[in-house]
Amino acid sequence: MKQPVRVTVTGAAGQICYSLLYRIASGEMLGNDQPVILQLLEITPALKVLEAVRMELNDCAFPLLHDVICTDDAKVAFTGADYGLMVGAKPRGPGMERADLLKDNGKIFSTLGKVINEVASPEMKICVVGNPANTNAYILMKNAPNLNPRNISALMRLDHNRAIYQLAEKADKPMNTVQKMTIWGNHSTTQVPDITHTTIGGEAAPSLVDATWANEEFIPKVAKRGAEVIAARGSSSAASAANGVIDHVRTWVLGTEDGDWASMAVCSDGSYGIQEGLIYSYPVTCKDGEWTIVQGLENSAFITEKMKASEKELQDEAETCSDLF
Ligand code: NAX
Repeated sequence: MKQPVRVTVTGAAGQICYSLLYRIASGEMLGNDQPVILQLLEITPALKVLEAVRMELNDCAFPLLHDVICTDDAKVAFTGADYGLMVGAKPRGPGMERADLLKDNGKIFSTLGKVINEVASPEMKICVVGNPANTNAYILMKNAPNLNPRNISALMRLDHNRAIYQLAEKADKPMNTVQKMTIWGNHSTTQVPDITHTTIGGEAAPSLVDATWANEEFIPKVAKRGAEVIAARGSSSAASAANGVIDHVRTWVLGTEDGDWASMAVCSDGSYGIQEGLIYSYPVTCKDGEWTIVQGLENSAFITEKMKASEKELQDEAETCSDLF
């Protein structure tokens, strides 16, 4: 049996985590031979609900779950952590501007970044989920200089999976035949879902669907899917977001399949002309716990313009929060 790994999850009493934690504990994220210790962080008023989450985890009798630590102390939560799933953040309230959300949630990530810098291993792998995810990851990175920046990422896998569904539905093909989907940019409405290099059953996707659909319907449908779910459900995507986190970490740790890639927001190395250091979504392949940005893709002027607009949004978000790092 492998040694247990420590998975820290913030916002553990919230909606996303109610779908996420049980799947981590059952082995879906790190493999069914990998025992886990869950280190769950919440704000003090949510500790009672978190205790119920712990009771239910225990009542599942998961063989791989070695311990559950519940705390409102970030130092306790991040000590010895191998993985950090940063879900905890405030949702946007009525009348709240995006800039206000940036500032409020940015503060959470600057504080946690400092704690992580102090107590966590530099090799801890981080996936930021709380919105605005890319900029929160950027703020965390700037406040945690001891961490390897390659280990800080933000969730784009939900957008990636949403895009696979929309394309498979349009082409009337099974979802598991879709490979090489790409989401460029920010986890926001400026994201760029791109099927230029995607294949369906080995055939080029652009030859199977109409270009007008791809540019005028598919892109906004995927980019605004979160709002569509909120309108129907009254709160933001939870089960599908949790599923995205499971897929994101599993791919990162256990690798991409041959002939496929995934979308991850990672620290840009300047690839595709994007400003170095921004947390920007790229197509990546993963092997042995390392991601590599797919190189050499030819992008149309249409896609390139959208990629630059999403980069500009990230630059502006970083500027808005510049007092936090
Ligand atoms: P909930 O409001 O249900 O849960 C958030 C939890 O975080 C709460 O229990 C709260 O007490 C806790 N929390 C707040 N501040 C904290 C802190 N400083 N330390 C620890 N815990 C803290 O929201 P939920 O539906 O779970 O969504 C969480 C975040 O994910 C939100 O920011 C949401 O916008 C974001 N999302 C991100 C997605 C993505 O693809 N990146 C998609 C889904 C979702 O919109």
